[in-house]
Order: sequence, then structure tokens, then C-alpha cells
Amino acid sequence: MLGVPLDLGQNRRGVDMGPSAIRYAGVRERLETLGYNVHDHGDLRVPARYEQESEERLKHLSAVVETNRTLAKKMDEISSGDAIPLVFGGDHSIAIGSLAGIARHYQNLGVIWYDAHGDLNTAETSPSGNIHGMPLAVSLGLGHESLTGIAGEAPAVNPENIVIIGARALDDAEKSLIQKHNIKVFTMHEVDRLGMSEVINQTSNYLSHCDGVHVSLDLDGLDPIDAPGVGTPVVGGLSYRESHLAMEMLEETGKVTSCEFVEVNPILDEKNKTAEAAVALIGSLLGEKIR
Ligand code: EXY
Ligand code: MN
Ligand code: MN
Ligand code: MN
Repeated sequence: MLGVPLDLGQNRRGVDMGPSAIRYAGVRERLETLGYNVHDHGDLRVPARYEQESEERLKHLSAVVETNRTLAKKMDEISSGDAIPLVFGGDHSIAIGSLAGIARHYQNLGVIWYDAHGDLNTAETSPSGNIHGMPLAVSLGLGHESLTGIAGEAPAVNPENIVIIGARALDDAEKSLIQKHNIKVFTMHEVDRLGMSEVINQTSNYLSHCDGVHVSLDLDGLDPIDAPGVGTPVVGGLSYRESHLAMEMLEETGKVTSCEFVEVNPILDEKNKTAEAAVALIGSLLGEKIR
């Protein structure tokens, strides 16, 4: 386990407390009960917000780059051997570093992006300048070179190895990018029509050529009723039960090699409900069964 208490990829205060909230919700005990030998690497040091300057197009760029460079190195180390890296955010911009580090260990890393958003903006297309709306684009090699360069020469992920699940707030430029790169997306419309069971079956088939699969779960993928503690909530999201089914079925595929749970914001939460949802989903993703 590794915490990355970065909040500079977005505007709301509090997401830097996500790793603590997830730990207090009992993640370690939960995994130990499942028989895992848990190693907690603690929290990565991140630059303080009050020391930062902010630009308009790429807010807090240098601090986000610095944190993700350190994270990529750390993830590269943690990914060696048979460990299953489990990262706690922090805002979703940390996926830039985690994917960059993990991808070095795979020929064809699959990525499941469980999110209300596409996170496929660049400085040119972003309506906010917030880097947490950009990490999937960066991982494809699109965006400011100080961000794309974190993965090294080649992008961390190929477009055909990505599946987005739960999207319901895509910007126009993100829609164009999805079309251009033919990225697989199960929006809420497809989840409603097909049901989560079929969505995961199709996801698993679609990524069957991948030699590893990283699950990047943004808690705002869930409906705000079940996960109120997030900075960019969008109504009409994935339910708590649908999300458990998704995690349980992904576990059954035996293909998940790493994961991250991001955007938990305890200041906006109700009695740590969102961190508790995250921990329960981590349990399902790593093998917990109702019976
Ligand atoms: N698409 C919007 C933007 O780029 O500003 C909102 C992004 C929210 C991103 C959240 C973390 O997934
Ligand atoms: Mn390595
Ligand atoms: Mn996100
Ligand atoms: Mn999101």
C-alpha cells in the first residue's frame, strides 16, 4: 500500500486526507483477514499547497510533475516481484505516476478507468486547467511534455488497452479523442442497457491480450449517494452494489495486477462513508466473498 496525499491536481481542499481516511476505514485489517501479507509504504511526501504558484492552463504543474516523478519511481520498485501495488489518492492526477511506474513491467498493460469522467483533457482542451482531468490523456502520451515525459520514451498505455466504465460527464474534446483513438467506453447508458455483469464480461474479453491490468477507480464513478466525499460529484452514477459486482467479477478474472483508489475527500464526506466504500471495494477486488 502507498498513499499519495496530493491535492494540487484540482481545486477542492481535503483530498490530501484521502489516504488517512482509507487507512482509518480499516484497509489493512481487511486485507490481512483475506490472508495477504500487507506492507504499508506510508505516504509519499508531496509539496504543500501554500508554497505553490498556480498557472491558468496547467495548475500547479511543477508540483504535480515532481510528485508523479517520485511516484513513478516508487511504483516501479513496488511492482517488482509478486506484490499487488495498491495506491491511495489523492486526486486522480496521481495516475500519471502510478501508470508510468507500473507500465515498465508489462508489454501490454490494460487499464480499467472507473470514473464519471474521461480524464482525457490536455492543457488546450481543459475547461478548468485542473490536471486531475488529464491523467488518462497523459498516459496515452498526449499533453504537456513535462507530464508525458514521466513515463519515459513511450506512452504508458496504448489506446486499445483502455476501458472506461461509468462515464457520464465527458467534455466535447474528450468525446472527439475517444472517437479518434477508438477507446472502449461503457458510459452509464451502456451500463444501464447491458448490466454490470455483461459490462465486465466484455471488458475482460476486450483486455484478454493484456499481460497485466491496472484498475484506476475514481470514487466519483459511484453515485454521490454512495460516495458523497468527492470533489467533482456527478449524479446518476454507479451504485454501491454494481461496483461490488464489478470488483468481484474483476477478481474472478485473475488478471488484476495493481489498483488505485482516488479522489476520496474526507472534508466533503459523511462520516467517512466514501473511504469505507473504497475499502469495501478494495476487499471485493482482492478476493473478499459474501460467503
Ligand atoms: N472534465 C473536467 C475537467 O477536465 O476539468 C472535470 C474533470 C474532473 C476529473 C475528475 C477526477 O475525475
Ligand atoms: Mn522495476
Ligand atoms: Mn478521475
Ligand atoms: Mn472523476
